[in-house]
Amino acid sequence: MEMTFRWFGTGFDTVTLKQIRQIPGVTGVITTLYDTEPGEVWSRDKIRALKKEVEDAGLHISGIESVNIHDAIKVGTPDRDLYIENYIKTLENLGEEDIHLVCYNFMPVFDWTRTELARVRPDGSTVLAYTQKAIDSLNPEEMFASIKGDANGAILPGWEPERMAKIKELFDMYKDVDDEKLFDNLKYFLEKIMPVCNKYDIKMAIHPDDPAWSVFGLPRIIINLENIKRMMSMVDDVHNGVTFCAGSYGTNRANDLPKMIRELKGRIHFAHVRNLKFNSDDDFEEAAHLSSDGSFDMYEIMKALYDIGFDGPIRPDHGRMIWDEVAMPGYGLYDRALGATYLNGLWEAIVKSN
Ligand SMILES: [Mn+2]
Repeated sequence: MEMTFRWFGTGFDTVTLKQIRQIPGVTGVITTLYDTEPGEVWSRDKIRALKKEVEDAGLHISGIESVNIHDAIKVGTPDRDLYIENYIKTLENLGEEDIHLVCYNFMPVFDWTRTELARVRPDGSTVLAYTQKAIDSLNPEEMFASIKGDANGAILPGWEPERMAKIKELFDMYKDVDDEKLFDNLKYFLEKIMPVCNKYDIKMAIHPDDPAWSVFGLPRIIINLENIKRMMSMVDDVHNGVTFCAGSYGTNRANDLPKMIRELKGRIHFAHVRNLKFNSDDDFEEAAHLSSDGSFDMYEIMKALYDIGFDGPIRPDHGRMIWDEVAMPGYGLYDRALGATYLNGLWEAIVKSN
């Protein structure tokens, strides 16, 4: 495996490449062109400039998170072919620049959903949290207003203001899309992009829905082992794989994370490893990466990745806000750096004891 760190790019991220370079054992970044819209073609010039900036800092691009999917593709409207063509051009340009991993998601309307961005934990740190009670009592507009108010001025991925301005329209677009239709539209998209993925050896790594169940009545399909297997078998190509995000699959306590990892051997192209602390089945908060701070056994998760011979990038995921840092919620430097170091320590111990 390679230890990596998510970086949103100069001008968007409070964390610098220089800081990332100084986290022991981190050699790559997972990045994106944060100022492109879903559906837009990523130009080779922009990709090359991003690559140069990262390489000049002594790091390299280990993968892209994310190249977002236009709603026309997820909804399956007649103009989807145009947006798929654009997506293919972006993949070609990434492939030409020697980038071989793309994370994406197929979640309608929202990316990840949390009900609080700064819940205070007993140690005084603040974390993202989710409680079903809050979702049940809010409508999506209120939800967006509360997210925006707590974001430390940052634009959160998937919660861009332009997008949220059209939230009613978006809900309307998805009104006839159920799980089956969403699976069909995902299959259509994957079939169209697999030739370019094969040509350039680009591994597509779908990110799970977070939380791993329906919110506000929207369909959610990438939520459990059964559905991932269905997704992989409907377009059976090694380039059609997954981002194993422990914190997202782990929101549903019925998901046995180490078992899922073992069953997905060969098709996990990217891993997000983080911990959650459950207060009840539908109330959880994000915790430090350390097993004892949350509800997951992080050793067992890393051990399962080791056992399947995982050799892709891993990144620590959302961190707590600690030591008075002001950053995008979940994406500060300090706690994620601690997470990377801890995960590297677990990995070293696993390697040496095998
Ligand atoms: Mn994730």
